[in-house]
Amino acid sequence: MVFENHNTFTFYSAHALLLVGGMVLFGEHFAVVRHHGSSGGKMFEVSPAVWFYSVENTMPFAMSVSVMESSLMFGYSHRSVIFRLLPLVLVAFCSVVRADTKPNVVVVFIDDMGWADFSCFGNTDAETPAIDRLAREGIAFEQFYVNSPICSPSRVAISTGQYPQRWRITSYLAHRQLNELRGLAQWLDPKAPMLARSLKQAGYATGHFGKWHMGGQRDVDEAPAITEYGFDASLTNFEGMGAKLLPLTKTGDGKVGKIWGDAVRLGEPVTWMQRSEITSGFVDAAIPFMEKAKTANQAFYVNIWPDDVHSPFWPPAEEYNVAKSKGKRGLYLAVLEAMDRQFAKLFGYIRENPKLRDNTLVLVCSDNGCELGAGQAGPLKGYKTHLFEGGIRSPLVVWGPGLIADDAVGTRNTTSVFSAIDLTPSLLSLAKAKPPVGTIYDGEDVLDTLLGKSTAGRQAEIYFRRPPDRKNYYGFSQLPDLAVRQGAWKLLCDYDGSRAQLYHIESDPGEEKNLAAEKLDLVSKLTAKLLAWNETMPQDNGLELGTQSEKKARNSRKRYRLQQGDDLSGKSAPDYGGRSVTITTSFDSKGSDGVIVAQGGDKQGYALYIRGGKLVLGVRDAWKLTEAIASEQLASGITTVTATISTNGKMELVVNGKLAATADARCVLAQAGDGLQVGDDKIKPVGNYTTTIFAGSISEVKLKFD
Ligand SMILES: [Ca+2]
Ligand SMILES: [Ca+2]
Repeated sequence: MVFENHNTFTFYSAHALLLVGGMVLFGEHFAVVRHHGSSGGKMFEVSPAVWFYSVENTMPFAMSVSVMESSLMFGYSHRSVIFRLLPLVLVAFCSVVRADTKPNVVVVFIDDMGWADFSCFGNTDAETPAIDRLAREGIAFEQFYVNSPICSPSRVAISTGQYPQRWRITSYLAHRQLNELRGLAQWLDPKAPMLARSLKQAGYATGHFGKWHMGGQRDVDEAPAITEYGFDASLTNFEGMGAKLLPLTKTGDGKVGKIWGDAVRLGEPVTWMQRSEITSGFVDAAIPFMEKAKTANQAFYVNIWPDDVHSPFWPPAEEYNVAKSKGKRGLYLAVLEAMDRQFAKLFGYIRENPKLRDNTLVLVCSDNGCELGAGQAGPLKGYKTHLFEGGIRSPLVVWGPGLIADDAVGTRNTTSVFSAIDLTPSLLSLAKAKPPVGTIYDGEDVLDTLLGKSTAGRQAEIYFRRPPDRKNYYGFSQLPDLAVRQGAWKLLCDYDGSRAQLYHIESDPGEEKNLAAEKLDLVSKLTAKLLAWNETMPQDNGLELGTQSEKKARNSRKRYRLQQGDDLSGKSAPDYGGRSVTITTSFDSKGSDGVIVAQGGDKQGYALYIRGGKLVLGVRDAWKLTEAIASEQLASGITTVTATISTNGKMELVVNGKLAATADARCVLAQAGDGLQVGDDKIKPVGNYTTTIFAGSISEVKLKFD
C-alpha cells in the first residue's frame, strides 16, 4: 500500500472472521515503514502488511488509526524500522490489516482487429489459443461496439465513458495542421473524466502500457504526459508522450530497419525492439507493476494496448518469408498469432496466481474494425473507418473466474447491446469508485451483464459519427455520416438526415436489406433522435471535407470514353496517380507523327503516339521518358490498339491483337499538373514529338484506371 499525503491507515477487524474460521493468511506480523527521504517526508510504503482473504457475507468494521506526525520518529532517523505500534494494535483489537479486496481490472485493447479474427469468433485461417482459452473460461460478447471506427476517438471513448465528439477527437490524431484541417483537438483535454483517474482516487495503482494515441504524435510534441491523465506509470509507443518502445523491423533475409524513429522527440527513455516483440515489451513492463501492487495489497487497473495488429505487418523474422508469400493477409495473420502468443504470458501470470485469478477482471476487445485486406469481420459489412458493423463492432471477451457468475462461464452472449463508453461506469461500479463530481457519462452501468448476471444491454441508443476525413474510403463512396443503434435496429444517414438506411441488425448483421422505404415512421423517429444527438456535440469539418472528397471521388472514376479533340484539365482530368492505365482505341492515321492521347507533361505523364510511322507508348516519371516502340511500321487503314501501364510501371503495347512492344518504366505513375487531350498534347509534352496534332481520325478512346 502506498500512502501519499495520508496519515490514516484503515484496519478491518478480523475478529468475526477468525470465529467463523475464515482463512486467515498472515504474511508477516509486522509492517515496515520506510521513509522515502527525497519525496517530502510524507510518502510511506507499508510492505508487506498482514493480509487475508475475506470471507463472504462478513462485514468487518473499520477503524481508522491516525498516525500522528510525532509517531514518524520511528521513521525519520532510520532508513527502515519496524513499526512496532502496528502489531500491538492488531493484538489489542484481535484485528489484522485487511487486504484491499477491490477487484483488479486489466483492459486489453487491440489495434485494428476485425470482429471475426479470434478463432473463437470464427477465424479458421489462424489460431488464437490464449484468447480462446479466456473466452472458454469467461464470456464472449457478440454485440459489443466501440464508439468510433478509428483509433483516437475509440480510445477516448473507452477511457472516459463519454462520446469522443465531446472532446473534439473524431478521427486519428496526426500532425498539427491535419488535426486543424479536420476540426480536431490536438490532444485529449486532461480534464476529461478518465476512468484511470477515478480508479486512482479510489486507491488503485494505475498503469498504461501500450499505444496511447490520445495526444503526442508526429509534430505535436507538447501534449500532456500520460501520467497527467490519472496513470501512475506509463510505457507507450510512437503515438504518445514519455517512455516508449519503438520498433525495429527485420525481413526474412535478416535486413534490419527502423520505423517511426522521429517519435524519439515525444519523450524518452526509448527502447528499440523488434516490432514483433513489442507486445511482450508492454506485457513485461505491466507484470512487475501488477506484482508490486499485489505485494502492497493495492488493487490495480492496467491497460495493455498493443501496436498489434495494426499495419505495417512485421511478424517474427523467421516467419516473415512464408507469411509474405501469402500476401497482406498472410502477414497480418502471422502478426495476430504472434500477438496471441505474447498475451499468453500476461494471462498466465494472472491465472496462475490465486490472489489475482480470483479477483481480476480481464477485458479484451479491438479499438476498431480491420483494415481492408488484413483482418476479417465475418458476416459484417465494412472495415475500419466505416459506420457499418465491420467498422464499429468488436469482439469482447471478459474473464474473471472469481467475479463472473459460475453459470456464465464459457458462454456466449449474443444479445446484449452495449459499447465501450459503458465500460467506464461499469468498472467504477465494480470498484465501488465514484465518478468525478458533476460528470455525466454517456455510458451506462452494465456491470451485471459483464459479469454474466444479467443479459440487459444499455438502455439508451448508441450514436456514432464518422471520422471527418472518411467520406469515401476502402472503395466505398458516399459513406453515411451518422449512425444509431437502437435495440434490434440500426439507422445510418447523412448529417442532414438524408439517404437513410435502416437495417434490422439482429436478423441482418451484414446490413444487406435496407428497410428504410418500408418503415418510414421508424426512419423518421430514429433520424430525429440521431440528428438531435449530433446537434448537441461539437462539430468537426466532416461536411466540408466530405464534399471535397466527393468531388475527388468523382474525378477518381475508373472509366472514361473520350472523343478526338477532348481536353480534360484541372479537376476534370482523370486521377491516374498510383493506378494502372489501360488505353483502348482505334484510329486511321494520315501522317507519320501525332499524338493519339496524352496526359501530363515532361515531368510526369503518359502518352500514346505515332512517331516516324511507328506506334509508341511513353511514360514520364521524374523527367525520365520510357518508351515502348512498336517494331513494325503502321499499315494504312484502321489500327486497333490496347496499351497498358501497370501499377509497377510495366508497359505493353498490343497492335491489332498482337503484342507489338513492351517496356518497363519501373515506377508508380504520379499525377501530373497538365491535363489530358485526345489528338494532341498541350502545355508540356510527354513524349519527344516532332508534332503533337494528330492527322487523321481517332474513334472513341476508352481509358480505364485501376
Ligand atoms: Ca485502431
Ligand atoms: Ca501535356
